[in-house]
Amino acid sequence: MLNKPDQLLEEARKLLAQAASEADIEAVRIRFLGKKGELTAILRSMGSLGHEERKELGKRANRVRDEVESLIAEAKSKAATLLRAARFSAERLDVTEPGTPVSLGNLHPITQTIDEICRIFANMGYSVTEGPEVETVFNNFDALNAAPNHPSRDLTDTFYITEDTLLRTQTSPVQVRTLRGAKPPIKVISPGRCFRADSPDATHSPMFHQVEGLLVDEGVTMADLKGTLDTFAKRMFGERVVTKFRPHFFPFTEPSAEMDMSCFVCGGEGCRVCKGGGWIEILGCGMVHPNVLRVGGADAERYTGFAFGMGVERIAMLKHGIEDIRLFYENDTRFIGQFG
Ligand code: 2NM
Repeated sequence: MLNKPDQLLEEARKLLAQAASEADIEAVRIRFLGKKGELTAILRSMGSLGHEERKELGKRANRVRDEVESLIAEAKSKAATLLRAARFSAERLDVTEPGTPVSLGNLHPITQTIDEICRIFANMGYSVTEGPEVETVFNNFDALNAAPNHPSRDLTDTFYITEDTLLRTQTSPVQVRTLRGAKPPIKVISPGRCFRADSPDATHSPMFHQVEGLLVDEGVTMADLKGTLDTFAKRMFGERVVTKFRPHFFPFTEPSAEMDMSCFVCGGEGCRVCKGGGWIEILGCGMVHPNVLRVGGADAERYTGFAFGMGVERIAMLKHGIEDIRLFYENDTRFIGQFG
């Protein structure tokens, strides 16, 4: 009986040496030191013993209990260390490893071209203004001096919403709004979406983009128009290009012109891009018609101005050698991704 505690100590030592986890160790603790544990049972059963025997057994049992407790604490700390080491190796993170690449998108080529055009004019002091795509017939046609029988007013050319509202066919109505809302000097450009009832083909789309510009002040002449637009062409397509102006007709400008520039690819020799002619048409322009100034609330005796408009798709197609306008609207990332 007196040797029993030391037998238990040896057994506990053996079991703890084999214990692989905290749970195993806890099982050893319960088995020996728990309320119904073997060592506890010895301490409880001592009442029936004689005085000397009880004293000796109590001494031994208490010593063994202290030893088992310290063995358990030791085993627990060893198990925790092993567990931590296992986790360190299993959860190892190599922060020097290259990351998983994230594929980035890019702005649509039309957005990029609008930004580029707007930046060039912003650098010349123009403000960028936007307006609604659903416009009044008044702002889109009447205020722009379009005759009541002008062909662009036709139901087959314009998307009407009601008798007096429509999808704007150009961004000029934004400039009408600007004229009516501010006093000269006015210096704005207006980028945006426009709509015409065209059947889609390689060069037409019922939805397209324009950037138009308007400058109104005292003493503005055709020379200002030419200098401004020539500067634009050089900044957009390269310093080597030269420009020329061909007479044209627009109801909202008088005189009106179309601007051509020497081919930025061949320099005017003739190539595929300029279709052999050496010149490329890039925009329409003119001196703002006095009727437009008047409707816009400006004193047409005191002020003159010039205006211009260009198709964004056409400019982007020229710059990037794109042969079909419909590619812009398919949202095929194999196409759009080439402009990243
Ligand atoms: C063009 C060509 C020529 C133009 C005119 C105006 C306004 F509102 F001031 F009268 N805005 N834009 C204009 C002039 C547009 O596009 C080919």
